Amino acid sequence: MAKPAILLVYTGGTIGMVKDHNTGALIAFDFKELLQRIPELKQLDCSIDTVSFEEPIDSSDMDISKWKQIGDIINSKYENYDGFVVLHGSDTMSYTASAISFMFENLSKPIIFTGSQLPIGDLRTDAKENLITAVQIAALQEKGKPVVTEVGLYFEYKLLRANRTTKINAEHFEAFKSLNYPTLITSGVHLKVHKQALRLVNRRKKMVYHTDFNTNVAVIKMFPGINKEILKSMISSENLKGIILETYGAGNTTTKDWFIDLLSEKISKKIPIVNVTQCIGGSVEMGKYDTSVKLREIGVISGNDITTEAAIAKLMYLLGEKLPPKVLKTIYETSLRGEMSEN
Ligand code: ASN
Repeated sequence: MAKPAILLVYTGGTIGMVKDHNTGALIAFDFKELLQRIPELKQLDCSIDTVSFEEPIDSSDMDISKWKQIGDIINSKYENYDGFVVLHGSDTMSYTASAISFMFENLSKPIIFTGSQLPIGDLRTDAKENLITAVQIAALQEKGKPVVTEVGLYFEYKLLRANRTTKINAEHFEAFKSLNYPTLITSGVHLKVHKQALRLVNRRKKMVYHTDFNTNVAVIKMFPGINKEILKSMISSENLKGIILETYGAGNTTTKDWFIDLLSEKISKKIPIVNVTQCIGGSVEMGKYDTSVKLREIGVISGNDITTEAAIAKLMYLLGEKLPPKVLKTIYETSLRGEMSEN
C-alpha cells in the first residue's frame, strides 16, 4: 500500500525563527533551513512535500488574506494529499485554525496546525516533537482512511480540536488549552486516540471551500466602568456588520439602560451581536442571571461555550454567507464544525 502523502505548509512563527544580530529580536528564516534541522522527518512512514509562504511571518501579522492563502494551498491540493500540516506562529494559531475550520465544510482529511515556543535551532526546543508528531497524526490511517477528519492543533503532547483552543501561556510549552472539549489524541509512548471525541465524517458529502469572509466586525470586552461615549464611538462605523460581545461569567453585562438601548439599536439595524464569555471555560446561559435577561430579549445571539477566537471566525464566515438576520442567528447558535456544544 502507498505511504500516506502529507503536505507541510510553512507560514512562519517562532518554530522557524533566528535572532537578528542587529536588534536582538526573533525574525523568521528560510524554510529549507528549517527542514535541514529536522532530518528525522525522513524516517517517518509517509512522504512529505512542502510549500512555504514566500515571506514567512510572525503570526501577529496574520490577516484574512493570509488565511485564504493557507486555505487556497490546501484546497488546490486537497485531492493530492492524505493530510496537511500547517506550521504557524502560536500567537494567533487558534484564530487561523478556527477560520480554516469554517472554510472547509465536510472536511474528510486532517489539517493539523502546530508550531513551537522555542525556535527549532534552540537546544531545548519543543519544535521537533511538535512537528514530528503533528506529521505522524496527519498520516494516521485506519483501513486506508485518515483517522482525523477535522482541523486539529497539536502542541505539547496533545491534539486538540483547533476551534476549541485558546493560547493561555506565553512561557510554558503547554501554550494551549481546550477547556470546553476533550483532547482528541494524547501522545505518550504511543499515540492514544480518543475516538469518541473525534469528529465523524460523512464521506458522501463533498468538501465545500468557503472564502467569502466579512471582516467588518468588532470585539467588545465588558469591564466595570465601560463608558457610554467611548463604546458608542467604537461601534459607530457605517461599515460595521457584526459584534462579538465578551461578557462576564455566564453571559452577563451591566443592566444600565443606555447600554441595552445601544445594543438594541444595533440589532434593529441588522447588526448581529454574539454573546461570548470572557472566561476560558464554561458557557453563556442568557437568562440564568437577571443581568442577561434583557440581552436575550433584544435578540443577542448566544455563543454558548464557543471561544472568542472561533466566535470571530464564525461571525466573519456567516456574514460572508449574506444570510437574513434570523437565519444567521439560528445557524450561529448551531454547531457547524464542532466549535460549540449542542444544547
Ligand atoms: N510571535 C510568535 C508567533 O506567533 C510566537 C510563537 O510562534 N511562539 O509567530
